[in-house]
This record gives sequence, C-alpha cells and structure tokens, in this order.
Amino acid sequence: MTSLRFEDQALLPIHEKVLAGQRLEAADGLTLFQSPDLLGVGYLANLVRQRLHGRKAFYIYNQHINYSNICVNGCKFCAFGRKAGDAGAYEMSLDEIFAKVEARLSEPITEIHIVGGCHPDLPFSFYLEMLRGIKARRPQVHLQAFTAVEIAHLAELNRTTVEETLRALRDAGLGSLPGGGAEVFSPRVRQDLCPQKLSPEGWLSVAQTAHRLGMNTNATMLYGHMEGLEERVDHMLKLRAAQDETGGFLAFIPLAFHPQNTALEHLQGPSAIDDLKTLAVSRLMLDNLPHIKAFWIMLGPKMAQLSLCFGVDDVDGTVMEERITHMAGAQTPQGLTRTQLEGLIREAGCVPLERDTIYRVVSNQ
Ligand code: V47
Repeated sequence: MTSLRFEDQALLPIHEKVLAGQRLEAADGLTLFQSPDLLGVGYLANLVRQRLHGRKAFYIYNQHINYSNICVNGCKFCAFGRKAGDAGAYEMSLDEIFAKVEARLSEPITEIHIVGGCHPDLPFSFYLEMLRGIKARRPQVHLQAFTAVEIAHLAELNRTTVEETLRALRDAGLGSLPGGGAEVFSPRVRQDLCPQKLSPEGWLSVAQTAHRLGMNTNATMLYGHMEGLEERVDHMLKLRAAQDETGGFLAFIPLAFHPQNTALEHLQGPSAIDDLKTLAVSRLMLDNLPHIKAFWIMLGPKMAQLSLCFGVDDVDGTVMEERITHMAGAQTPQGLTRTQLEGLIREAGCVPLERDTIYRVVSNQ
C-alpha cells in the first residue's frame, strides 16, 4: 500500500522515519534532493507541515525598507550592493526613512523589515535614531531589522561586542533579526562568491547571541548558483544544530538566486522543480524550525502558492517595495494586498491566517 505512493523506492525508508517522527540525516537529505519523485518528496514534506500546522498558512502585513545599498562586501551574487560613489549607490536620510513610514501610517502594518548593506561609515547613532524615530511614529510596530552580517559589521565599526550592539539596538526598538546574509555556509562556495563576508561561524554566533538575549531571528539559504546539493544539506544541518542549542530561529527562508545584473549573469537561477524540492527538503530536514517560508517576491506568487502543497506554511507578506531582488531582475510585483495573499492561500486548500512577527494570529475581521 505504502509503496504505491512513491515512484522512487529510495523514499520508503525516509517515509518510515517521517511517520515515526525520527530525525533525518545528511544522507536522507541528499536522497530527497536527488529523487526524481517530486510529488513523493512533497508528500513527505506535507506530512510534517500538516503535523505542525494543519491547513494553516500564514502571511504578514509588512513593509520593507532597504535604507542603503552601499556595502563594503562586494558579493558576486548581489545586484543591489554598490561601493560609495558608484553609479546607483544610494543612502536614505533619516527623514526619507521616516517619510516612508509616515506614508503608510493608515495601513495596519505590524512589522517593518529593514535591511541595507554594510556601510563603511554611517555612525552607529544613525541606526539607533532610525529605530527610535520609526517607533516614535509607529509605537506598536515590530522592527525586524539588520541581518547578522550588518550587526557584526556595526559591532566592528564601533569596536564593541555583538552583544553590546544588540542590546543598544534593542533598547532603541529592535525586535528581531531577519534571516539574510547566511548565503551558503560552504567555505568552498564562499571563497569564490563572497570572500569578504562575515564567516558562517560569525553569522551563527550573531544569531545565537540574539537568541540568548531573548530575541528571535530568521535564517536563509541562497540557492541555485554554484553550490552543490551536499552543501545545501550541510547548510541546513548547521542551522539545525544551532537551533538545538538556542532555539530562537522562527522561520527558514530558502532564497532563489536571481542572476540578472550580477557577476553570475551567465547562470540560469533555479528551476521550478528545484524551488519546490528545496522548500520541501527544508521542511523535512529542519525538524526543529517552526516555519518554512516561501518569499513570493523571489519565487513569484504562483510558485509561492504551489509551495503550500510542498511543506511551506508561510508566504511572507504585503511587502509593497523591495529592491534587493528587483535589482537582480525579479519580474514580480512590488507588493500584494491582503486580499491577494488570502486568495492564493485559500486556492491552495489552506486556511489563511494573518500573523505578527512572532506568529501570533492577528485578527483582521
Ligand atoms: O542576504 C542578494 C539575498 C538576502 C540576491 O528574514 C539575493 O523573513 C537572490 O534575507 N538573488 C536579503 N537573493 C533578503 C532576506 C530576506 C528576504 C525576505 C524575508 C526575510 C526574512 C529575509 O537576499 C541577502 C541575500 O542572501 N540576495 N542578492 C540575488 N541576486
């Protein structure tokens, strides 16, 4: 009976483990990635998703602000970052940032997601004033701001510890950290892709320091460039081990590589099958992460919708303005309305729930 469900018999022992609630190993992750049976892999991921969340699927009413693209790192995969003075480099003033917040005060936004580059000389007071000024204008909003890479950079610029930096930012209004900047933890890949960037150990250490201070963080993996499948599995296992220790990761977000306007423009980026498989394998391997998020800005609303049948329980949110992916050629809209998000979730057979940053349900009736 069971075997009829799987075209690929290699999935049977994994099915047994999933049914028994047993942790999967690196070899299982590779088997899942290499399986030609996409529907079988999706079925397994959905067993886990169903166990954790039933038919619930989450979205958030959020606003993204990318305050500056000036960055010292020069990563090959990035079309957003610029050196100071280069064409296309920008840096919003505090007033410009506050104007973006004020322009949407009439909307029921519960989270503002703030990410920029590693700026060489903006003073630390700029970041503190940014957070304080937004909170003054929108006291109830949750500020999910600055990737672990930005936090480590700020600590270095200020010659202080990551912990002190996080404490100061938290006192100014920081609520949690977004999951960016993890890329792929493989040293082989990073040597070529982003040799200047904060190391995997550094990234994990910032996230775990935040967790120990009682703050949540997300985690990402940039896939579909020059990494191998084993390197993806290894990335997931490193996150899983970190989560076992500190438990503060809320969501894992695989980020589909967009090659346009990057130094890797000759690459194709991931296929539809790869997108779905990566999300499904994430759900299966990351048994201790509560949520798997399909970022529709990168995947497209249609693929994000489909992914709800492949282990995903969150499609991110309204967004409304995004630069990092759009500068790398994304053809997706800048934003989706609540009605659009709810519609695509319902059509996938799920029950849409608006959430806040820490996944408490927001009543929008
Ligand atoms: O860190 C950069 C990635 C990240 C490209 O935490 C690219 O909820 C694809 O982390 N193609 C920033 N990806 C975005 C991010 C994020 C997005 C949505 C939700 C959350 C969350 C986090 O974007 C960067 C980098 O890994 N990125 N360039 C590119 N060409």
